[in-house]
Amino acid sequence: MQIAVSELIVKYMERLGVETLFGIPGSHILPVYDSLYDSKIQSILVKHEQGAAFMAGGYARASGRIGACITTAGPGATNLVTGIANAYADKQPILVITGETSTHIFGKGGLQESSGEGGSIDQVTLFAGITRYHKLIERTDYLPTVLNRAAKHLLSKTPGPVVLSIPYNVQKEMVDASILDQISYTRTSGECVLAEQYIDRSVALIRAAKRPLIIAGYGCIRAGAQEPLRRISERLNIPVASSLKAKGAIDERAALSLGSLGVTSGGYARRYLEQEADLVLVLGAGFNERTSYVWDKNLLAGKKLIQVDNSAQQLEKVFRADLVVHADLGVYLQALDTAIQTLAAKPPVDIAAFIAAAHAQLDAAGETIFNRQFDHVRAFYRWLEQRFPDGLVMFDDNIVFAQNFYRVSAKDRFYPNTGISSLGHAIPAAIGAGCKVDQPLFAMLGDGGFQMCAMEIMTAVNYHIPLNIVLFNNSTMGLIRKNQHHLYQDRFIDCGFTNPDYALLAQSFGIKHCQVENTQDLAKLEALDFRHGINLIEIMLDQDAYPNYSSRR
Ligand SMILES: Cc1ncc(C[n+]2csc(CCOP(=O)(O)OP(=O)(O)O)c2C)c(N)n1
Ligand SMILES: [Mg+2]
Repeated sequence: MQIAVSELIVKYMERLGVETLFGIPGSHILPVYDSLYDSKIQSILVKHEQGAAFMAGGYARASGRIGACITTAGPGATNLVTGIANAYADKQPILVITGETSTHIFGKGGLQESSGEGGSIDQVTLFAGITRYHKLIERTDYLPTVLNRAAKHLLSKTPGPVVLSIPYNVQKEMVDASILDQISYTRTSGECVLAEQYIDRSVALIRAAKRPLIIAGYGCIRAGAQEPLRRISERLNIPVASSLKAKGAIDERAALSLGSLGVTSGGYARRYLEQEADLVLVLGAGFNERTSYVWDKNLLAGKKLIQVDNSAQQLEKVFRADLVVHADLGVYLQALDTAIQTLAAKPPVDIAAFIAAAHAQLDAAGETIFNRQFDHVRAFYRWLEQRFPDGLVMFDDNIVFAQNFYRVSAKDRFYPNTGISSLGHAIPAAIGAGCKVDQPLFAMLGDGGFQMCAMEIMTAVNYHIPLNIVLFNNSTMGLIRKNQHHLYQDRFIDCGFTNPDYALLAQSFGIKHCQVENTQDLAKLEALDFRHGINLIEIMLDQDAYPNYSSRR
């Protein structure tokens, strides 16, 4: 049977399991939109293509499925760049379909042409550095190969964004529908058999250690290895610290959790690492700038180190290890869990007492990260912990508050903005997730970031996607102001601004608003419907309330 390429693309997405497609139409992509008319894929009309890409990423993170977005040629495609770059850095499987001018006018100066011919902008080059795979589909004879390759990248264990740009005339060409049957839609398992010697050597190092410490990275979550991680920690009394991105790899309210490690954390995990640990198991953690305290050489000095990662690029990228294991964290942790059954547990460690003592010392030295100006923020996160014991989903652009004040439970899902740390991410990413999850959903962000993406709230309103937005109002680009205070002698430039009246803004959007100025105001939150409503929670902060950490620039 012959079908149009536009229909083939829609059916291809259906077979890939795409259920939701975020985007904005334009005339160069209308044939695909027309084919969507008859599809069960729900298309969501967003406010800006960057939002569409962030939504696809948020959807992919929260659902484990492929996120997808669709735009027209030229500006539709260029507006995607930050969202695609974020998905690339975060290894999110997102499929992007863009339109393009017809091939027979390539190079003639067509409206919104982005073929790269005749001085037009070049989509292919533009996306080359931020996609796993990109193809400007100028012909139909190689469609099976192109679509197969795209599917492979999207369904792999280390996925990333795929962009398929389809010229207008190609979208209308007829092809044989059997192309769809020539494509493999199965996930590549990536499972590998782990040589026993790596487990034996791990066990030997653990046996010899007095105080091992696990640093869990996102690799543990990506592999779904939270359970064996918990069992190993509990069986052997091994405390667990996580990277920021892996908050919740182990329940942060559990007795052996040290919280997260990193420049913006409370510093307890670092203390334990430096003062107590003699063996460190780095499990699926990249040790980036912040987690490694700007690659501090003293961090792991004199300690034995086991590093396990499914990406060869991560192994010994920053520190040398005594044992390097290139493996999926699920495979490794399952095998290790089995192998340690007869191993003696380490003496119990009282992590709560360790943290309390460390906090008291830091407090006495004036080195805690937050002063009393943040008490209502701290109280808000504690309120969240108690109010949602069955778990919540949090997309977080602020990061510093949650890292210090919120203990991610085993039922929560925490998605910090770790891709390329772009402002304007949390709201659209949470909206994307909201198309799939039904736990209470939160987007946390500052007022500067809010103003980059606020109109997407209307996307949530239009499609009845419940969402709780937590806006930290300090009338400034706080991080910038902090740095200009610490490093540039208070020479404040381009950080302050006047905010709109957020109560009125919420009213005009038809959503609820609640302002929190102090701890007592938290009681007002009970009036909100967190599960079904769209709420703007505005938390007031002084512009000169700075977290006490240094990013050194
Ligand atoms: C797209 C983008 N532009 C600029 C930056 C640099 N930047 C990092 S934090 C920040 C200030 C954020 O202000 P706000 O969202 O109000 O959060 P606050 O620090 O005040 O809590 C800026 C401009 C960025 N991360 N992303
Ligand atoms: Mg701000």
